[in-house]
Amino acid sequence: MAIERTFSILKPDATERNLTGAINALIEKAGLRIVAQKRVQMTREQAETFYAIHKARPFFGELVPTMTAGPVVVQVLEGEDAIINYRDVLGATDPAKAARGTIRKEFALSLGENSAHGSDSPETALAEIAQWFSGNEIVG
Ligand code: IDP
Ligand code: MG
Repeated sequence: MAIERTFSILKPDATERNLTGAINALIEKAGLRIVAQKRVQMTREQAETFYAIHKARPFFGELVPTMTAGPVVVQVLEGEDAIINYRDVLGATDPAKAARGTIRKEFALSLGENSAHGSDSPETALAEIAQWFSGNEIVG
């Protein structure tokens, strides 16, 4: 077991429905510590940079407007095996396939509006954290 950090976004569909606290409760219940958090309005450019890996995918055209539709909460989560742990707490990308008790099963509206994001590897976690936080904003 290693103490890791991962990057999380509570997406616009979640902030719109005032679910920040409810989702944070699931995060903390899973043993993850929120060591940085801020509410921001993503610009189109920031969303395109964040999801650049999906640029060629058919859903990219709806992904960017979905992420800029309203405020998001960006977070750094810390804990043992935080990256895989948070992916488990999120549940499957498609909420229809997500397990009971996961964020996406409990809260997501659809594949596009699936309430939260979590990094998928140590490399992406580092890059995603660096896009949104400077070192002195993260207090573990
Ligand atoms: P992940 O968020 O579980 O890592 P990714 O495959 O990285 O899933 O896709 C990024 C985001 O793009 C998803 O969370 C979802 O909101 C959206 N997305 C993925 N596939 C589709 C699709 O087929 N239609 C619409 N949106 C999609
Ligand atoms: Mg992903």
